Order: sequence, then C-alpha cells, then structure tokens
Amino acid sequence: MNTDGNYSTHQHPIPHGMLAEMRDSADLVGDAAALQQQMADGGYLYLRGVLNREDVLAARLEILTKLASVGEFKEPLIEGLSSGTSLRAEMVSDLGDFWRSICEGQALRNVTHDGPIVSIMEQLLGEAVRPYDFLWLRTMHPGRASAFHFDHVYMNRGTDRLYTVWTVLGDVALEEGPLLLVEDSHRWTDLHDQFHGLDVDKDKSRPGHVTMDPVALAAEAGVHLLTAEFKAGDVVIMPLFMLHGSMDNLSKQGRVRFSCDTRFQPASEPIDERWVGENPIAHGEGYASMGGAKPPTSEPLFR
Ligand SMILES: O=C(O)CCC(=O)C(=O)O
Repeated sequence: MNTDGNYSTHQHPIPHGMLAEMRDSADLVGDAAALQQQMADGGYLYLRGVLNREDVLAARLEILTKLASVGEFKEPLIEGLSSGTSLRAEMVSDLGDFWRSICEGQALRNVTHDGPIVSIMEQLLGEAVRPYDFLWLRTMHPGRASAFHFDHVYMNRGTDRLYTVWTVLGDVALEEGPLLLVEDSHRWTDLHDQFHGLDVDKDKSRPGHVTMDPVALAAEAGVHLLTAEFKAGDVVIMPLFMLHGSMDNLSKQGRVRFSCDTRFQPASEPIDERWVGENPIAHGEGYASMGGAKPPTSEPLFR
C-alpha cells in the first residue's frame, strides 16, 4: 500500500508513518479456530476477495441506478461519480421508504445476507448465525467522513457476541475515504468503559461517537491507523469494541465511496429488537433514521 499521499480524517492530516495496511487474513477462511484467534489478537479480520467480485459490482450498479433516478450520479453509473446535485427531496414522497428500497435491493442482499459471508460468520461464531435484517448503507460523498465510534452504543440490547461486517461496494482508493481502524483499540478498556452501557436511543445527553481527534489519539497511544486499498469482494469484520471511522473522501473526480455494514450474531442468542423484522424501527424512524436517507446535499448526520 502506497501511503505517500496527503490523507486526512475529519480534516486532521494523518502524519507519515501513521497509516498502515490491515493484515489480510483471507488465507484463514476454512479454519474456524485460526479466524477466531486472529480476531482476538488483532481486533479485526480483513478478508480480501472472499466475495464474488461480479456479484458485488451488480449490487453497486443496483444502488447507483436507483440514486441516478433522482439525479445524483453521472454516466457511466458504475464509476460512482456524483452529479453534485440531487432531486431526491423533490421527486421522492417518503425518503425513508426510498432508502429502504435501496437497502433491501436483491443484488445487494445477495452479497450481504447470502453466499460466502454466511459461512465465514458461522466459522467465526462457531454456530448457526442470524444477521440483522437492517442494513447500513454508506454513500460517502467527497468532503465527508464517518465519525469514530464503537458500534456497541448503537446495538447493545441483545447479545455482545455480535460482529459488524463492512462490505466495500466497489474499489476504493486511499483518497476516496476508506474505513479506518484504530490499531489495538479493542484492548483500550479505559476508553471502552466510557461508552459501555450507553444506549444512544435512551441517553441523548451526549453523542455516541468519540469526539476526540483520532489522529491525536493514535499518536498518544503510539499506534497506527489501519486501512487498505479496498477492492470489490473484500470485507472487514470487527467486534463491538473496535474504534473505527473513515478517512476523508478527497476525490477530485467526485467519486463516492460505497460500502455497507451488516451485523451477525449467533441465532440462539437474544437480539436487539430495533434492527430486526420486516421494517426495523432502527433509531425510531426506520430507514429514515439514517444519514444516507437524506439527500447528499443536506447536512451530514453521523449515523
Ligand atoms: O463505512 C464507514 O465509513 C463506517 C462504517 C461504520 O461505521 C461501521 O461499520 O459501523
């Protein structure tokens, strides 16, 4: 991975040497114990090329076709180039329903809720698994980034044996705002304690995300910020207490970064009721609760 460029996260420049490549563990797939050990040691699994690339690109095109119908993308659609405008608010009567129809697209669900990922999650959890029905789709436009957070605060009413699967929906260059993990943060129990038990839908007195500058945090701890030059077919899996966010999307061509997060747990364990069912309630308004449901021309919402 060539880290020579000038990258940033939330406008904080990432100093040379701080950015490092995630370790690819795709060779461990098929060996449940090795996958579990690598997760325990590193706090994440980066699995390169484990999904069918063509299937992932079909999901990408399905999403782009729907977003282009409200004027948000230029041809050729597969490139994911923002038009800089949106007619979503004018053309769509229910923004939540529109977003839900995209998040429930068949081509997308084929890669997130079916196929190789199910077997990988069974190996990791050691038993039959259940994904959340809800899907978090990220369309990260130039100038935007995801806030740093622990997933626990958004989904802690069921089991702790829950993993996030981050699925990249297309190739993402380093300047296009890829996922960023804070190395070793799965072991930072002092910071975990500040967020453990926080339920963002019950306690609105403080933000769910970590408001500290992630670059300063990593510098103080002497750790790397981990990312990769992701390709369609790659996934990253992480537990509820692994600090993550994203780099800034600095694309000069206006290329949007597409990815989604899904969540898997053992089928036998209690589940957080907000994220399951035919039309999950989510943070109260179903799919309308999510930042992506708003036109990209509106203010970002860190969800
Ligand atoms: O894709 C991103 O920018 C962030 C993903 C995320 O927040 C998550 O996986 O929980």
